[in-house]
Formats: sequence, C-alpha cells, structure tokens
Amino acid sequence: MSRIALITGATAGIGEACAHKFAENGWDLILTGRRAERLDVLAEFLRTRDGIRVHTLSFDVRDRAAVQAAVAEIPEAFRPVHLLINNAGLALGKSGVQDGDPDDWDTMIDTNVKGLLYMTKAVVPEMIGQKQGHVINIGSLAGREVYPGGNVYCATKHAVEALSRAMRIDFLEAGIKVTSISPGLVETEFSVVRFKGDQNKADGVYFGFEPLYAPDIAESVFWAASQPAHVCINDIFLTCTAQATSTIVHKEA
Ligand code: NDP
Ligand code: 8X3
Repeated sequence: MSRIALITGATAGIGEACAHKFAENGWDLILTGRRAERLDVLAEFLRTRDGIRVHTLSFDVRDRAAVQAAVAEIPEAFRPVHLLINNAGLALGKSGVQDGDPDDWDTMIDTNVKGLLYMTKAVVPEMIGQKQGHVINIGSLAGREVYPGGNVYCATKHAVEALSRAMRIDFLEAGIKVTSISPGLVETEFSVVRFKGDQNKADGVYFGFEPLYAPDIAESVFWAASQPAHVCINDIFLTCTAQATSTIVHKEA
C-alpha cells in the first residue's frame, strides 16, 4: 500500500529536500507552498524520476479558510494522509524588540504558530479516524534558546516545541505519533527571507564554517518516519559540527 506524506513549505529548503528524500523512497506526496510554479516543477521532476504520485496545493498557511479548503479538496487517491510534515515557516528581521516591525511579528506568529495549528487541525481528524498517523513539526534550536535579535522568531519556535509536546498528549489515545525536529543553522533561503532579499547579509550568516544543509534535515525527518509502528521518536536536535549554541559557532578566520 502506498504511503502518503503532506509536506508544507515544499517550494524550498528543508521541505523541498524532504520531498526528494521521501520520493526516492517511494512515498506518494502532497506538496504545498505559495509558489505554485515551483511546486509544479518539483512535482513533475519527482513523478518522472521516482515514478511516484504527487498532488500539489498552493495556498498560504496563514489563511485558515484556504487551509481548510485545500485539505478538503485532497483527492480520494491521496487519502488517508499518513504523515504531516509541518515545515512552512520563516524569520523576518533581527532587531531588538524595541526596534522590531510589528508586521514582521504578525507574519512570523501567523505562519510559524497559527499556520502549523491550522494545518494540524485540518489533517489530523482523518488520522484519528484511521487510528494511525504521524505529525512531524520542524522546530529549531531557536525553540530551546534565545539569541540577540531572535526574540519573536524564537518565541514562535518555543511555541512549536510546546505544541509538539502538547499534541503528543492530545493524540496519544488515537495512536498518532508526534515528532519534533530542531535544527541549528541550515543554509537554505531562510536567511535571504529573514534579511528581505539581502543576499550578502544572508551569506554572512554561513561564512567561515560548514552549516547543515537541507538534505541533512530530510535524513532525520525520514528516519523518524521510518520507525516501526510502536516506536515514536519524540525529539531530534541537530546542529552542524561547528555549532555548539545559538551564539557559539566556531568560524575559521
Ligand atoms: P526556506 O525559506 O528555504 O523555506 C521556507 C518554506 O516555507 C518555503 O517553501 C515557503 O514557501 C514556505 N512558507 C513560508 N511562509 C509560508 C506561508 N505563509 N504559507 C505557505 N508556505 C510558506 O527556509 P527553510 O527550509 O530553512 O525553513 C523551513 C523550516 O525550517 C521553517 O519552519 C524554519 O523556521 C525551520 N528552520 C530553519 C532553520 C535554518 O537555519 N534554515 C533552522 C531551524 C529550523 P512559499 O514561499 O512558496 O510559500
Ligand atoms: C533557524 C536557525 O539560528 O537562525 O531556526 O534561529 S537560527
């Protein structure tokens, strides 16, 4: 029987790498994100390379009605969803709270926290009906520590951490697994988004050391999803070898 994973934020970075990893291993996929064209290109590539089935859904996770409508229109052939990977997320800005932009705060909270909740609420009831399923939430080292200018982004990832633990309790009776995967610095489009298109500033974040790459995270996500039915991986916390904490990174001169 085919296994079906729904990945949010599959148009770039960690979500896209997860799509590749699961497709290579024969999973059928529902790929979501706002950039429909990227989803279409990726879907066609994976269908051709891996011979899997791919359904794409383009919507904004901040839009509750759009989330509900998108999940409701998943075709029968792509149900039930076995695995939800709540990956879509972002940071915007790196100022202190006193200088922060409240619009950026709204976007981070609405995407990273409320979007994750909307997706979970839309997908999990069917898993509960099936008495099986798995939710993997992409948290962050920023969900365990705070760092200068991280304030609201860190708060959203602390919330993701709390929600993962809470969901594990809420879904326990139905046998739904919940896994939290918390990476440190990963070189993706994340910093370009955070610094609003300033590529030089983004490159500076990863300069002088070898960061994690998106496929490194996809390995952990896939491993967590590949355990036997009676094993739930609660937590994976990974950094690159050069990173000890949010603020302590060994950089070559
Ligand atoms: P990228 O910027 O490369 O990818 C982010 C993805 O999220 C894109 O596919 C984007 O798709 C999607 N997304 C963002 N906002 C929305 C929205 N409103 N609605 C739907 N989709 C959205 O970053 P990463 O791959 O690095 O980030 C993925 C996750 O990993 C995030 O939750 C991030 O917080 C977390 N993370 C990242 C780390 C890093 O250092 N890179 C470290 C730890 C955690 P689109 O724009 O097409 O909608
Ligand atoms: C992303 C990693 O250190 O930029 O969650 O917050 S960090």
